[in-house]
Amino acid sequence: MSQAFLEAVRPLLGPTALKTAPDALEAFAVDWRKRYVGKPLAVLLPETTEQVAAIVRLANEHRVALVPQGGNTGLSGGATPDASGSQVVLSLSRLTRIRHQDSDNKTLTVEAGVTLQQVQEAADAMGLLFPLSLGSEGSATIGGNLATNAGGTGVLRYGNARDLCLGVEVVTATGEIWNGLRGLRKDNTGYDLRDLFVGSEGTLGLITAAVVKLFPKPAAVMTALARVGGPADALRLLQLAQAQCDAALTGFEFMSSVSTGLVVEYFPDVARHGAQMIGGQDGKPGYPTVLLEISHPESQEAATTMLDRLMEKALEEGVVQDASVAQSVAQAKALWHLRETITLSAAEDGPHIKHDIALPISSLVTFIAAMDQEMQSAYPGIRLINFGHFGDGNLHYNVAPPPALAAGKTKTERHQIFKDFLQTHEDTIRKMVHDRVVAMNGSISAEHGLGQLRRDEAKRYKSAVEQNLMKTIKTALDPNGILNPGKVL
Ligand code: FAD
Ligand code: 2HG
Ligand code: ZN
Repeated sequence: MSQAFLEAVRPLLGPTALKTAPDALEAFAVDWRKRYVGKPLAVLLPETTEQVAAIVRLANEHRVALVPQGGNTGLSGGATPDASGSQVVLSLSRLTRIRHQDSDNKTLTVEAGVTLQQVQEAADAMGLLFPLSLGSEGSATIGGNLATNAGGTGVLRYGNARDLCLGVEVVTATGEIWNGLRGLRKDNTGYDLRDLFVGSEGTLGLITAAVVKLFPKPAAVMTALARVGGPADALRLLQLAQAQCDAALTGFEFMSSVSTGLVVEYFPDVARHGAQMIGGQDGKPGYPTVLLEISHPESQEAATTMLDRLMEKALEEGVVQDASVAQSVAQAKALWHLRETITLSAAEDGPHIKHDIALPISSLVTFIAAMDQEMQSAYPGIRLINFGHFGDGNLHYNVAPPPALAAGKTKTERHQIFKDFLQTHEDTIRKMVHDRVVAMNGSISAEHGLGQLRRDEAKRYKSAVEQNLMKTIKTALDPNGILNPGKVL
């Protein structure tokens, strides 16, 4: 059946768009963290929506499972095929046209494979801003961003990918094309199909294009790195910043000393830029910090005054212990680069247990205190790589094995030791964290999605009613179970 499918799709695609050679499949078979290793039958790289639709129709006919993939930067294993050798990766990365620009409507219509950075650049060329921002933006695609409902660092002011999308074009799981490319900010004409596909992680339909929402560019953007005593101070700073800056507060990221310590260890040149605030160099203690951003619609002067006032007050009230304000765009970029390098540093360190939790902002401090205590007493020496989008109530409360386990070992040995540690303890640790999160009315995934990483855990926490509703939707839209089986549900 599978070979017959490949023979049927071959004439639809150009000569380089159907890959079956093992070395050509490698990059599509493994996720960014190298946690999941799949074995695809083939990789298909269509260039048009019509080609995508024809592939899906044939997949239904031959009952072949398709695994949608964009930039393959996902952190939940959603874009990785299983190891059966029967699933086909359908990459949307060659759908790269920018179809329409509408300055007055402040929208861009882009195809799924356009990278997030290219969307940002296209908006910039129109004199506008596309505010979705992720560390992976050079490779992640807008299709993948919408399929995962990505968050990132601008959610506080501009919302997540869902909030930035006005319309989508979708190839349904049975191979029809739905043109929902509406650039409307208001549209109450029945069920919101767009929002059904956004965040569905490739299990309900293939997003082939989207209309995204643009914003006026702020006149000035200012960034500061502030040293705080801990999460409680971070919360006070957030309240102060929101009270004084309101919508001008466009970023508020918390970084524990352990998380920036990883950057100090593995990318010292990157860490150099925030050295005075984050500490942790030359055997000195590290400090928790907050990276915050102000975007002012009026002028550089107004932005500077706003940030200076905020920092003065925060210092005066003892909310921050020290702060440094970036004096140039280059300095601001360097501070953001420090923040974005935590994930890369963690990957260097070895396999960690990643959490992507959301809590009511009012519960963050209590959660962290209780969780830290529980974790340290259960696993003395464990590292809590806690950082993230504090202003959204979204923490990456990641857990890393005690470094003492791998003292004096090579990188390869360390990675193996950490892998073994995860094999034994990961399920218990995940349960400890997620049980507490759910007990505090939080979510086990704020922005990365369920994919295959959190699929089974979601079953534990979601009510039967919610799970049945989700299954009913899946069966209605994908009766043959063609799209991304084994993910989400
Ligand atoms: P992929 O990884 O290829 O796919 C992700 C999921 O979407 C899969 O389930 C796949 O099947 C599905 N999919 C992909 N394209 C389509 C499509 N066109 N139609 C239907 N389904 C599709 N995420 C955040 O939310 N916030 C962050 O701050 C953030 N920072 C990151 C930093 C780093 C260094 C890295 C490596 C990742 C980060 N991520 C972050 C995770 C990741 O970049 C996002 O989830 C991103 O949206 C994935 O886009 P992608 O194109 O790489 O999708
Ligand atoms: C971020 O906020 C990303 O940098 C990745 O969402 C988080 O590494 C992580 O766990
Ligand atoms: Zn994040």
